[in-house]
Amino acid sequence: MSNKPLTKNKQVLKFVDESAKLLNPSEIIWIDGSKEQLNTIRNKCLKTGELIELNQEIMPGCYLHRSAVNDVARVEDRTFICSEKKEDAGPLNNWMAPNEAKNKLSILFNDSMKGRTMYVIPFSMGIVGSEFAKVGIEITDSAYVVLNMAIMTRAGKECLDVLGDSNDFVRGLHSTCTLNAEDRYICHFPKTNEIWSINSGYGGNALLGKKCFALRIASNQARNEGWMAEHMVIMGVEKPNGEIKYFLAAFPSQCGKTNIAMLVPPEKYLKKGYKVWCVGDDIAWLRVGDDGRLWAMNPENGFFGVAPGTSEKTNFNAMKAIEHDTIFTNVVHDLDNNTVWWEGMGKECPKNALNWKGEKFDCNSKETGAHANSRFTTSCKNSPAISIEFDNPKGVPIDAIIFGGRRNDTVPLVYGAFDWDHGVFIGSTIGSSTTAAQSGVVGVTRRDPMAMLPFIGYNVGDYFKHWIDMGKKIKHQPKIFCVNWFRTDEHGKFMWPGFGENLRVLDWMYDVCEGKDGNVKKSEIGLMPNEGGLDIEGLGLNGDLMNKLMNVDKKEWAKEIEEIKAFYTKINDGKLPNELKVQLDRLEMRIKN
Ligand code: SAT
Ligand code: MN
Repeated sequence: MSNKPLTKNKQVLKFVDESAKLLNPSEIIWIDGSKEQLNTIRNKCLKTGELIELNQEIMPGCYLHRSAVNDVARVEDRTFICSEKKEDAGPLNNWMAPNEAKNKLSILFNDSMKGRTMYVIPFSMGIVGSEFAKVGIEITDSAYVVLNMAIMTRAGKECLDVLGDSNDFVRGLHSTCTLNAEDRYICHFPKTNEIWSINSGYGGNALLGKKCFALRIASNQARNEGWMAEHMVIMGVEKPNGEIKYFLAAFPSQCGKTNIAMLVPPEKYLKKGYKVWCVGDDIAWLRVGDDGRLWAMNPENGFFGVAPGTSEKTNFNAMKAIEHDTIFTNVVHDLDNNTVWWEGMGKECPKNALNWKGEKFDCNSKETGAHANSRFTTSCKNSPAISIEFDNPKGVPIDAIIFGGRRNDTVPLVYGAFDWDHGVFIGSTIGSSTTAAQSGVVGVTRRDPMAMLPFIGYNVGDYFKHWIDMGKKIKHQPKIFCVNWFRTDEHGKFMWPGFGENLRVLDWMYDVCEGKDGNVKKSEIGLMPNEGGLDIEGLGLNGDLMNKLMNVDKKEWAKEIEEIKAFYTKINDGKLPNELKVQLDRLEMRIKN
C-alpha cells in the first residue's frame, strides 16, 4: 500500500521509482508535511518503540529515542567525497571514484527496505520558494529520520510545488539497512548532487539536509555559483538604541558555538538594553547582495543541539526551546516523572532512571548516563531569542565574521584581521589544542580551517581560493576577528569568564565595525582593543590578568608559525593560494621584528 506521488515532476518520479526498484520496500509514503501525517508516523514509532512518549503535561510534544549503541555520531572515516578526480576531493577528504562507490553501495542498498516503508521526504534548505533556497528529496526507511527532518528542514508538499518541473534538486538516498558499522558509508557525488548514506540512523549521517547537503554538496554548488556554504552561527547584536548588527561565527566543536548562538547578555548589559538574536546555530549560506554587502541565511529550520552541558545557566534559550515539541536522542530517561536528564543539566541526578542505552542508571557509575553526543531536535522558532529575520527570504546583512578555537596559550582573547585576506588566513589556521582525551600528541593544535574540516566538499586549496575570490566581490566587506575564550593561566585555569560575558568582546567588535578607531591598536598579529577599548568593568579581572589574556608572546607565535607552515605543507598540493602564503610571510616578518 502506498500513498500517491505528490508531484508530476518526471525527474522526481524517476528518482523515486529507481530507488524503489533498488530498495524493494513494501510501501512508499510521500511526506506531505501535514500535522496529521506526522502524527500517524509518530504513533507508529510509539508502537515500535522507536520513540518513547515523555510526560506530556510537563513536556508536551516531547519524545525520547535511543539509537543503536554502535551508531551515535557522524563517522568521518566512512564519509567520502566521490568527485570524478581524486585531486578534486583534496588532501582532507576521503575519496572514492563515483562508479566504485555506486557499485559498492548498490549491492548494500539492494533489497535493503524489504518489508519496510520507504519514505519520500521533499524538503527545502532555506525558506520555501526563496531564490536562495534549494530543494532536496530524501528517501529513507527511518521514521525517526522523517520526524527529525520535519523539524530540521522545511519539509512537505510545498517544496515540490516550488520545484515544479525543475531537475534542480539534491537526491538523498538513505537506508538504515542493518546498521552494520563495517558497511557504513556516507558518500557525496558533487557532480550529480547526490548523497548515498547507508547503515547509520544518526544525526549528520542520516539527516541528509544537514552536513551532507547544506555543507558538503552545497559548498560545491556555492563555489560553482559564486556563493558560500559555511559552518557558522548567524546572530544579531542589538544595541540599546535598537540598532542591530549581524555576526557570523565559526568554531570547531567543543568551543561553545551553540552557546554563542543563543547568548544571554549578562545582567549589566541586559539592564542597559542589549539584546542578542539567533538567526542560526550551525550553518550559514552566504551571498553578495545588490548592495555590495555579504548576506547570510540559515538553511535549517531547527536546532540539533548537544544535550550534555546544556543548562539554564549555560544556555537558557535552548532550555526554553526544548520544553515542548522536541525529540531527545540518547539522553537519560527519568522514570519517576517520565522526563529526561543529562550531565550538566543543573538538575539533581535521577534515582530511578535508564541510561542512554536503556539500562538501569546509577548516578555513581563512572559511565555517563547520557551519551556525550546525545542531542535534542527542536524548531528554531521554539527559542525565545529567535530573530525576527529568521523567516526573511533574503537573510541578514553581515558586519563581522568571528573565527575561534580552543587554545590554552598563544592566541589572545580577541584580535581583528587587518583586511579580508588576512582574515581568510586567520580562518584557515584556526583549531583547538589537543588534550589527553584525544589520541595522538598532546599540546599541538588540531587545525580545523573555518571549522569546516569534515565539511568542505572539495579540495581545501580551492576552498581557500574561493574565500579569497569572494572577498573581491564584496564591496562592503565584513570585518574578520579571531577569539579564544579558553586561554589558561599558569595553573591551567581559564582566565576569561566566557558565556554571556563574551558579549563584551562582541560589543568591542561592534564598535570596530562602526569605525570607532579610538578603541583599536595594532599588534604584530592584528588589531586589538586598546586600554579601555574592551569593557571589563565588574569582572574582577585585574590589569595583570588582562595583559596575560591579551599577550602576544613572540616565542609562542614563532612556534605557531612553524605549525601553520607544517599544516600548509600538508594541505598544499599546489593549490594553496598565494595570498595565504603572503599572509604567512608577513606574519613571520612582523613576529621576527
Ligand atoms: O551529527 S551532526 O552532523 O548533525 C551534528 C554535528 O556533528 O555537529
Ligand atoms: Mn555543526
